[in-house]
Amino acid sequence: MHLENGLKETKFIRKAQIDPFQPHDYYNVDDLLSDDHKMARDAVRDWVKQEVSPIIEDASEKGECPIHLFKGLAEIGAFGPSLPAEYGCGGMDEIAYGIIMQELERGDSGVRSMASVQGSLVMYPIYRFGSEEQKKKWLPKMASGEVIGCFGLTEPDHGSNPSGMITNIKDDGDAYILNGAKMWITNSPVADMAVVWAKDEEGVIRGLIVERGMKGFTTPTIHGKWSLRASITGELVFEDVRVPKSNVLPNVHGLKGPLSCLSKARYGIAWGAIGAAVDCYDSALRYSQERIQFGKPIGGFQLTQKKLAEMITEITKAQLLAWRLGTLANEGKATPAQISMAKRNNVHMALEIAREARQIHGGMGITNEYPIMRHMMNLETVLTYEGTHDIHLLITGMDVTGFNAFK
Ligand code: TGC
Ligand code: FAD
Repeated sequence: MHLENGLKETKFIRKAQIDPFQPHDYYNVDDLLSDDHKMARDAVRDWVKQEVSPIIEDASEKGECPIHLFKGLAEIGAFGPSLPAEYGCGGMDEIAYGIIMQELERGDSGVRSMASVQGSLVMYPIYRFGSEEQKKKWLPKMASGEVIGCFGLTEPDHGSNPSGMITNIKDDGDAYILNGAKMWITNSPVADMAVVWAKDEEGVIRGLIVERGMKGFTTPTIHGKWSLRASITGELVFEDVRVPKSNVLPNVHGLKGPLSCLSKARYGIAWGAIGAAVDCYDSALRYSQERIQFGKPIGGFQLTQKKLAEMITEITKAQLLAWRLGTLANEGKATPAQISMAKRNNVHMALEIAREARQIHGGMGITNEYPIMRHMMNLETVLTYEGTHDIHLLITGMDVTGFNAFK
């Protein structure tokens, strides 16, 4: 075999042919998947390869959200994959949902976010806490991508501590009057509706469906992000918005409502982050086999091997964590604290791998010829949203010690 630069295959090069879309699966985790899981994975993988990979670097560089992807995401079943088929959703299990998020995030965390928000943060609360009428009205249209939603919990002064929210509703006959503002809301500027969490006059947190076009409701875009640049983020501003009482989610009161949605989305992120890590690892491994310095591929140096060996070890551990979490979720036994551990570990793992992969690519690692910097910048957001790295540590701390560091 001859390499591009004319070097003959040597003892340094054992395997130089790597299919860029064949992720490394060191412990054959694929063997644990059913045929349905593999079908879902392959469909999403093919779609990412055809629709996301060719455009994502450019979209990120320009800071433009490829909103045309919403339709394709719907077609591959990325919106509510584990919600029931009777509402037009996927009807698959939690592992299928995880694998779909993983394949999407191999493409881009922002594209995975488009699906996470729609499926886990908007459709899920409607399914779990909505009336039958609300489910029938919204879920099929959201599964098909006809309606795009967003999720408003975070406020300018209440991020990690949503219980302090000041957005509020006041009773006004057949409607509530909504006032307040939400900050950092994925998809808000392009969304047709929002699931918004607000306090009623007794201070109890309620969930409401706020529709674009309601008087006093605006969704300004947040500019200047260096992370998740292909995902659109905005605010939700409510000035005396009259929300019909029929738009209130009837079956939930209190913070556990939005936190349950977060559990669902954090679970998906625990899987998704593995995708970003694998994409960085694959690129670094390939580069280490092709890049020659001091007369041999850099993959032949022990320090590069240490990086790659540790990367694949951490990816493998994260895959097994996600797999076990998925089996618990399928049995209805995954606890919020277990989900926190997996979200925290796997996102941090992915970010560390992106940083190591960047080093292996040398100067080329900072360019848009490789996906590394884009993943790395994206993962800075993923480390923070859906509960920061430190908040998840404190959730684990509380779970194991019984002491609550938040109170
Ligand atoms: P605390 O008293 O602990 O809990 C209140 C009630 O909620 C229950 N609960 C949960 N239920 C389900 N899932 C969870 N993960 C839950 N965590 C707690 C809890 O049992 C209790 O129930 P009950 O029946 O006793 O009322 O609440 P706290 O105010 O002390 O807060 C605890 C803390 C800090 C862990 C929580 O506030 C938290 O997780 N903060 C982080 C906030 C966060 O993650 N925000 C994310 C915003 S959304 C987002 O980032 C979307 S990005 C989307 C994308 O683009 O992909
Ligand atoms: P803060 O809560 O102010 O935290 C700042 C720092 O203080 C962090 O390091 C944190 O860990 C630390 N800290 C806070 N409290 C403690 C404590 N008790 N002990 C130790 N350290 C602590 N929100 C939504 O509702 N919907 C969305 O769709 C959404 N999308 C987002 C998209 C993007 C691109 C981003 C960046 C954010 C998004 N968020 C969304 C908001 C996100 O969930 C919050 O940014 C996150 O929860 C952290 O809140 P904060 O930014 O206000 O940080």
